Amino acid sequence: MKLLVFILIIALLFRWEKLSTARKFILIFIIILLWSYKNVPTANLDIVPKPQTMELVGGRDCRINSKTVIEVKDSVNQFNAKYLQSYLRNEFEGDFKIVDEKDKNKIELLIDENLAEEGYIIDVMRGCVRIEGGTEKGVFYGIQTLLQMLPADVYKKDNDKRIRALRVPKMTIEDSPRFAYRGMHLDVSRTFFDAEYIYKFIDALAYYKINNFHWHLTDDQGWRVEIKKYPKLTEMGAWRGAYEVLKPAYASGMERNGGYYTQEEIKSIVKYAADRNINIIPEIDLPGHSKAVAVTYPEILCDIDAKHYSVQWESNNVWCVEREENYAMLEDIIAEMAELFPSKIFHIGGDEVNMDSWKECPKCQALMKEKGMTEVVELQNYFVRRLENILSKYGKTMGGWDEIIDGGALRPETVVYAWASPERGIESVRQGHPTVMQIAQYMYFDMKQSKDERGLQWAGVTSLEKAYSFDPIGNFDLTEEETKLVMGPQGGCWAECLQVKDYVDYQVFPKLLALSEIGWCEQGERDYEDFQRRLYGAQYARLYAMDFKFRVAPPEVVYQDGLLMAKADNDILTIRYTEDGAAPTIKSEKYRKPIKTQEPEKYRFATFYKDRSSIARGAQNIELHHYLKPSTTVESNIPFFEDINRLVDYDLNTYCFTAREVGDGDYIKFTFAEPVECQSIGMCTGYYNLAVYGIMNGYIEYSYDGENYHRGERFVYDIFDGYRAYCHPEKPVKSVRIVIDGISEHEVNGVQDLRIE
Ligand code: TNX
Repeated sequence: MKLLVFILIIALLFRWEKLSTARKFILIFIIILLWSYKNVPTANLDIVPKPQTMELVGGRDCRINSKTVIEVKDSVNQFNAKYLQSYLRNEFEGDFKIVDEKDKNKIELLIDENLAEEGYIIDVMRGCVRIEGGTEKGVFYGIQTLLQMLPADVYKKDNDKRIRALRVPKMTIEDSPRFAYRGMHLDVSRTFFDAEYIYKFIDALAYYKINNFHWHLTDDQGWRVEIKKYPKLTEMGAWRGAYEVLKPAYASGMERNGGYYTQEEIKSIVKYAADRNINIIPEIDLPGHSKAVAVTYPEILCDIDAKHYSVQWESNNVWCVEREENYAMLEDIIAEMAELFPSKIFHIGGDEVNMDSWKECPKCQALMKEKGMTEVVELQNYFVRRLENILSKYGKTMGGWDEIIDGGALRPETVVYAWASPERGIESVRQGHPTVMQIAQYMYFDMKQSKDERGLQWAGVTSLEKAYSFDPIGNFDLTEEETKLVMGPQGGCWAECLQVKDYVDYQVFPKLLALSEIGWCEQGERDYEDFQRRLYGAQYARLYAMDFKFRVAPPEVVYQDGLLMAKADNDILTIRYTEDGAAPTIKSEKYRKPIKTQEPEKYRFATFYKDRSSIARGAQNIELHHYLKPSTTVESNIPFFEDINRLVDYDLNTYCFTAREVGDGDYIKFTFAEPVECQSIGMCTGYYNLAVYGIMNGYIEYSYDGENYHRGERFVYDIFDGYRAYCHPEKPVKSVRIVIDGISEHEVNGVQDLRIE
């Protein structure tokens, strides 16, 4: 169109003199008409989740413009109308009055009881868009689909670029979800996210038609819900720090930090979510994962001396099963929370309990005897069933992680959240429980997305494609009854490795969109390539406008035959690179063709979406560092779980964990057989390649003669390497010492091999 107008103007310039005045006017009018036509954007149809059917009818487009009104009948759809109005006002010049009488230019919101509860139909006709839903929920989802047709800026907070009109092709969309339960889980204990972020997160869930938010409110690293009867839970249990009862963990640092939601805040959030068709399922994680309670009310623990660690190296974080007062306290807590959360499901955790303390607790052992139990896991079942009973008193159905099916039967209606494997989900379904499929290997968004990115990897490296491939039902030969028990998928984001909300954004987006399609679309209708096309064609722009710091896929980089080659995930991304090992910025050189070099280790590449960068990476098929491996001996006053000689095999994959907390006065000393000539010596602590369980306070020092030491750096936190310290000797080095001079986070710490270059 632009070209047409341009040619017309040029042609006219040549013939202008010869035209009559009347013709001049007509032509100018035509040009203006064409120009303004061109300036009206067209609706985006790359919708996520992809609607079940979308049929274009043809003919003249419908226009939404500043004169369009929103028509609703009676008191129905009042919230929906206001919600739609606020977004339209954000994007268009216009008022979008809400009316109840007929108008020609309108968006009409209606209920058609013949449609599925969350189903809707959008009819785009000449002057009007009609959204009909089975209930107001369906209408709300119709509105979400319509919003996705608008320019991406509709989602931008206080958008300042308003359009006059939008052309929407005539069409009919018929849509409804595959699963009634479509959930997203967020851990706010390991890292606290304030209410403002929770609102923003809920908005995104609504945009992508996810209808359950599983709020993981308590864990070892913080109790986040105000309980009036037990104020210490949040006064003390919501704050970590060197001088708090709850100690630093997962790089939370020395300073007091944390937070919680007041009951008033929770009420507002729950209401906000409910308006957007989102049910909030609260979780208090019991009987394990309870360090935050244990440090504030230590009497809840078994009265024993021994330390028993959880898989996350948290000692003594399990409630005593026998102690009757514990159930009274839990009932008090549940009673307050049942008021705050209208959700039918109330989640009590139940995962990863180290039952060793029960084995040693005389009272728990007496209880086992009294009840005729032979296995300690039956105590867990006893605890869980007590909670089922309490919850049912408050009208709630219990939800719990898949361990709750171990050790004995439960009420059939109890909802199991399967996480460990698809098979665990199927086991639960076969036991007759409604089951939510949050299978870690696909649905844990805290996993790494490729080898050199941040994140956990105990459930594997989980790419977007892998997540998208998840089918909650799978090929398990389920009966019809069993199939019905699969409630739907849930994405999960644990937050121990995500210290700030930007990292949550990175892990969750765009995977949340994959979750959205898994929950909404029929399995046979899903196609990864088409999903990716819609992501790049439309959805990234939307996530950008929503201001989520989503993941930009890093480039694939290989070094072959003397050439460095980089490939982006999609053509709309640009690749930039540096030649000095630094992370590329938006100003770095653009990558256009393979780079000939004999020093590939020095190059770093990153992809860019607008001003957003991926992580920087070097060639993935070569070693980027050539660490020296001198013959070395090591000694320390600290006891280690593993053989300390692992620290001098110079294999970064074999490292050691301290068998106790480290503190002032602890040291590790490395002595080289021959003095080593090098430019730098570094020590990274914590898990290799995962910035947690590191040593917080201390420094590295080095000696040329094995007796006199020079100070190197203190440990500083790095998001890839964890707490690390380097030194830069000027002569060959005889020995290196790690000197610890203050408290550390966690009860154990990882120590890695020296990195000598
Ligand atoms: C396992 S899954 C846990 C969480 C961790 C998560 C990390 C589950 C029910 N428990 O406590 O945060 O792994 O991926």
